[in-house]
Amino acid sequence: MSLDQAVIERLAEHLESCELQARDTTKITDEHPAMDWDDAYAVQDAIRRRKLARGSRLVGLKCGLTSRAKMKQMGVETPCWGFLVDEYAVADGGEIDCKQLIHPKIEPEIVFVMKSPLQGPGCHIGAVLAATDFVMPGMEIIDSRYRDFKFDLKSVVADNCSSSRFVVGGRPADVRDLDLRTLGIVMEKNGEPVALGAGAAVLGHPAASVAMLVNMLAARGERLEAGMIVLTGGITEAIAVKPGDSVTLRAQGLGSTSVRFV
Ligand code: OOG
Ligand code: MG
Repeated sequence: MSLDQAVIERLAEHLESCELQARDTTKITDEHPAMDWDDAYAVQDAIRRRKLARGSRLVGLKCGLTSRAKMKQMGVETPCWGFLVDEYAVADGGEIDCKQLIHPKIEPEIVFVMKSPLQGPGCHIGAVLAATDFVMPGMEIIDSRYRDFKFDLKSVVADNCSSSRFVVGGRPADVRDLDLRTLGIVMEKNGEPVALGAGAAVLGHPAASVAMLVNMLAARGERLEAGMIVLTGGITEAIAVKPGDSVTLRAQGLGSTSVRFV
């Protein structure tokens, strides 16, 4: 850690205010170039504490930058993770008010719902599949608080990895009935396919993303709890959206889920 607790709390307040007021900011490493990984996750933790103290409920975790497409789009090479609270959840087929967001983008993801807790280190795909209740298709709406989505990895970790909204839907399926690597997805914006992919885009297998998350949590003495949802990371690059857009994700054998931007 290179930053003291007062600075961590101030950065958390700053980034969360940008989120709540839908305004952007420059990346925080400009002002704090010595910031390290522990500092970055400490800012994210402080944002999480602020939300929980106001009554938000932690519903899951999300992995980010787990596909080549996302790494290339954002110019970073290392995956990261963030938290999901209840107010980020949008009903399947529901509306998202763009006035509450800065510059939203949407990305297709495979979502796990856990039936038992998972503890690292040494978590692997087999352990993840054994602990999974079901998987579903989902879309994450990311909204970096940084101007023009220009950030480095430490800044984005502090900003809860751009988390802002998510929608899950379609048909829940047992992982035993699926090959998650070859599971195909098509995301359509206003009826046009805008993103195509398959599960293997995410670290070779979406369950590898959950295993990586569990091993990263273990390094902090934490585990993944039963009942949590995990967004495993954008399969394709994220697509910009604006009021009037309607986006549907179709996942092979798992139905579809959609959301509208107003
Ligand atoms: C960071 C969040 C990445 C994903 O699925 O890769 C993410 C960003 O691209 O702003 O959620
Ligand atoms: Mg994502």
